[in-house]
Amino acid sequence: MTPRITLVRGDITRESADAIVNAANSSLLGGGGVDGAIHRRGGPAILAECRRLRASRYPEGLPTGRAVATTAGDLDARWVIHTVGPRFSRRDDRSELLASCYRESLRVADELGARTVAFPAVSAGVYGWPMDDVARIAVETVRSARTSVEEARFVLFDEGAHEAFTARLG
Ligand code: AR6
Repeated sequence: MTPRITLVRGDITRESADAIVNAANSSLLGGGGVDGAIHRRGGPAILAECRRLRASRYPEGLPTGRAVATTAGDLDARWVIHTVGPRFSRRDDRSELLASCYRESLRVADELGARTVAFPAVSAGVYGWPMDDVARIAVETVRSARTSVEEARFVLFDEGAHEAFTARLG
């Protein structure tokens, strides 16, 4: 099955969904942007679980393009799925790694039994990707996914991001 794609403009930490995807970094120990917002609003339980995952499964950090789930703490969700987007590079094409973030997040969501998943525009902030490229890769990847997730909701922080995703959905 392919998920129904929905778009919302807003703050992903205010969303209600089975799983909320975090645009993390490989340390899994927090940062700015969505990552900072999720840890702030979600509370310390998320970071505590991230620390345990680092120690047990990812001593060298979560590789770029991969995803892993934790509890969602005080967020209105059951899980946070942390994924590590690639940094934008003009020299090499890292689209496959960005697609992998969306694919792997859906795979983890399937393992958890999540039916609704909220995604931010992974890599479109600190990691520097042009929003149009992120929108294209995100929409194409979710559209071609085979998953039991019923709704993939893109939660876009600003009007430009919302427009870029709207244009892609056509
Ligand atoms: N809800 C929805 N979208 C948001 C929110 C929010 N609360 N806050 C920001 N955005 P970024 P990246 C948008 O920088 O590019 C962190 O420090 C933002 O406008 O959060 O993958 C991590 O720890 C942008 O469109 O993630 C990593 O070190 C998009 O979310 C690094 O940044 C992604 O921006 C990851 O960078």
